[in-house]
Amino acid sequence: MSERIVSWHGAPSPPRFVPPPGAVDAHCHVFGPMADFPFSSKAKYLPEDAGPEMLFSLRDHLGFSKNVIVQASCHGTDNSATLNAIAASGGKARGVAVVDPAIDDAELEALHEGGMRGVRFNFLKRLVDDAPKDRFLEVARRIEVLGWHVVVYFEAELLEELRPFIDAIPVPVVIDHMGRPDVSQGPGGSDMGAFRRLLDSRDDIWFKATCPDRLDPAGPPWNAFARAVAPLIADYSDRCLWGTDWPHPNMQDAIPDDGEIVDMIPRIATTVDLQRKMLVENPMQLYWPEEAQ
Ligand code: 0GY
Repeated sequence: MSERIVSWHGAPSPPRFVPPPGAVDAHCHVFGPMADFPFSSKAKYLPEDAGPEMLFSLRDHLGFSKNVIVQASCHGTDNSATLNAIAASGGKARGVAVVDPAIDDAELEALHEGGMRGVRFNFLKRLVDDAPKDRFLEVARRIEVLGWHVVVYFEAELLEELRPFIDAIPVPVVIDHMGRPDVSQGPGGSDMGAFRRLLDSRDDIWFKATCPDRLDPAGPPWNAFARAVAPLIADYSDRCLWGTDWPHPNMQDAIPDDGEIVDMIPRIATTVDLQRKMLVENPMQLYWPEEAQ
């Protein structure tokens, strides 16, 4: 792996949708800069630098107030690049870490000090070499005292196999990209049905209504995504989050325009009340609970 890739739009359009004051982009990443924060030797992709200044200028361009920066797999379990971005944000970013399960309590405390509020467990085989469920559960038990949650990333085919693991997590759970349902099945399809059963199994499972570009192969304006996801947000309005997914890891062959991604918001959160919950109230509860209303 030698060629560095660009997976983000060079000049995203200004969105038509205006986010409410205090809106949080609750799923984005930073890459590097590599000179300061080298990528992991186990990284499955090697991106160009997409550092904090770029992220914060996109945040302002799109009309958002805050970011939740999720440690990207290309940085492995060294969270320095994400911590650097959080520190540079002046209080406008918090994060989700990826940790070695052998991490000790002092290191977890240091991550908390640095603005982390959760850990991510990634089950995508194309992104990580192993995902040890038993060791992940040990981590989940140890972060309870910090008031953190767990973010889980998996594809729809894996959901049933993962149910006992998710059931055993003792802290709130956030599911990335709704567990990647096949949105072409529609809102009543088997993937959405299985995902709703998961949400119904506990009242502390949240989800990110993210990534029309990843989930709807028909491309913009991603009508199948809008049709499948809007009912989920209406029915679980207290548990949905939203994010750009910038810099869109691995999307170099179909780079989305972030302005168009933002314009998906009013199509899936169809009232001002739903938009305020998804963009402000819900993410504030998980990431800035001390400021949440
Ligand atoms: C995402 C999705 C992907 C990548 C990562 O950490 C990552 O590298 O999350 C993906 O390739 O599906 O949420 O950014």
